[in-house]
Amino acid sequence: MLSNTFYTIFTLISAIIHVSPSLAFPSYGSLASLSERELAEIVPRLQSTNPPKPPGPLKFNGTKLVHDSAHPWKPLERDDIRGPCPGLNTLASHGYLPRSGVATPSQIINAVQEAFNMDSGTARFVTYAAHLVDGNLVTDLLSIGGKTRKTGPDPPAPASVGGLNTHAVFEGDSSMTRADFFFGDNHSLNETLFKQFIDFSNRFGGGFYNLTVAQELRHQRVQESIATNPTFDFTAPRFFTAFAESSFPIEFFVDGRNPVRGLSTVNATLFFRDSKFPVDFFRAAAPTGGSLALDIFAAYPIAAGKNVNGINTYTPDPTSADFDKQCLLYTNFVTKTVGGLYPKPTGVLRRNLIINLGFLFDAIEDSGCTELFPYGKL
Ligand code: HEM
Ligand SMILES: *[C@@H]1O[C@H](CO)[C@@H](O)[C@H](O)[C@H]1NC(C)=O
Ligand SMILES: *[C@@H]1O[C@H](CO)[C@@H](O)[C@H](O)[C@H]1NC(C)=O
Ligand SMILES: *[C@@H]1O[C@H](CO)[C@@H](O)[C@H](O)[C@H]1NC(C)=O
Ligand SMILES: *[C@@H]1O[C@H](CO)[C@@H](O)[C@H](O)[C@H]1NC(C)=O
Ligand SMILES: CC(=O)N[C@H]1CO[C@H](CO)[C@@H](O)[C@@H]1O
Repeated sequence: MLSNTFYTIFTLISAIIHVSPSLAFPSYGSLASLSERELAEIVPRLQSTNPPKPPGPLKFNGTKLVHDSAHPWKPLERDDIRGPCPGLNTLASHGYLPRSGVATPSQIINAVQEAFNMDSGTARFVTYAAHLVDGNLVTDLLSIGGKTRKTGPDPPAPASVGGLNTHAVFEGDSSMTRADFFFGDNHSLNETLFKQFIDFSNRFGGGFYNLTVAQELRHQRVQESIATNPTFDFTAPRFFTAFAESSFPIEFFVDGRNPVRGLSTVNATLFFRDSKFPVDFFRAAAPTGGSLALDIFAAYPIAAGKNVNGINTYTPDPTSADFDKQCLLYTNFVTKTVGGLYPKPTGVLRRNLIINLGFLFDAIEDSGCTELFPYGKL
């Protein structure tokens, strides 16, 4: 009897161990950097999807009430995922994205257009860039973050399930309100940094985060990273996303009926800390996306680069893309970033890489850059 029970438990345990790669591997986990052996084991167990074409631009693209009765804020449930982006966190907490925090690229593009009026090109470029490095290209699912803080200790999982928290590909150093990777938690709101955000809004914007505040705070965060983070890396793509994200609170978190582009500290706290729209929030008055980034850069121009030998050793990296070499952002991203994560994809993974890279290029087809086909064509 005893030995029978023992045998049953033993069989159960070995069964669990045997299937553990698929049990432990979430449908939204990134397949980047897995070995050929791991891929051969995991990919056949995933539900493979043929990625659909992204949604087009909004039909009505003016301002409108988006904090409506169909999209109430709800607190997190046990397994809900939130991450480093206050925009996507807010969309999930209001049900513009699945409240779980796991979404398809098409759902993300729809949500950022519908609720924030992000323009179609920016929405598609940012989403497919994120999906290519952080999403699951077989299932067509992407997590908007790490695991929620609410569930206690993280369950064991492969190193690659980080979603948008995966460091140095999309998530990066010198965020306004998240600490650098070097300091540990790189995605939760950091209260010290958020205090600085509020303090700068008071000192330079009369209580509002406006363009002047964005310029001063971006400069301050870069200087802090140079002086305190020995591994500070400010090369592309982070070089671009840092300036773009500094513009987002002005472009997207200010009510579309308000001609003065400044975000009050009370409303900033709702978005950044609570993932919540203010009462009666209207989206931006016209499609937009990062158009203020160059104005933020121009106040304190800095070359893309990194600390090469400890703190205060910031050195320009001429191989990085910057505002003068924008096609290099696309080229380096495709060849170095994606190419490094997926050196030899086969089967459905290769097919979906080709499809998603095509969607990424479509988002910048008017830019004059040359499309690359590192994995061939279908
Ligand atoms: C379109 C898809 C989007 C993706 C994939 C995305 C992803 C991200 C990621 C990964 C970060 C963290 C970068 C870092 O600081 O290390 C971030 C930051 C940020 N995102 Fe998004 N985002 C998207 C759209 C939006 C939208 C629509 C908004 C505004 C409504 C927004 C607002 C922000 C802001 C303000 C930050 C900076 C946070 C900080 O520096 O503390 N994002 N986003
Ligand atoms: C917004 O919609 C109008 C009317 O359909 C259109 O003419 C305009 O090009 C759209 N703007 C953008 C930036 O898509
Ligand atoms: C918040 O950020 C500061 C400055 O980057 C860092 O020193 C501190 O350790 C961070 N706090 C937490 C709780 O992560
Ligand atoms: C930001 O607000 C401050 C305080 O009102 C003001 O002096 C500054 O000109 C504003 N910046 C911009 C770009 O409007
Ligand atoms: C906060 O947001 C709401 C809704 O968009 C807006 O009506 C209100 O004016 C904002 N508050 C301030 C102080 O700007
Ligand atoms: C790998 C990575 O970039 N992300 C880190 C962000 O912070 C979490 C929580 O501290 C770490 O577990 C991740 O490794």
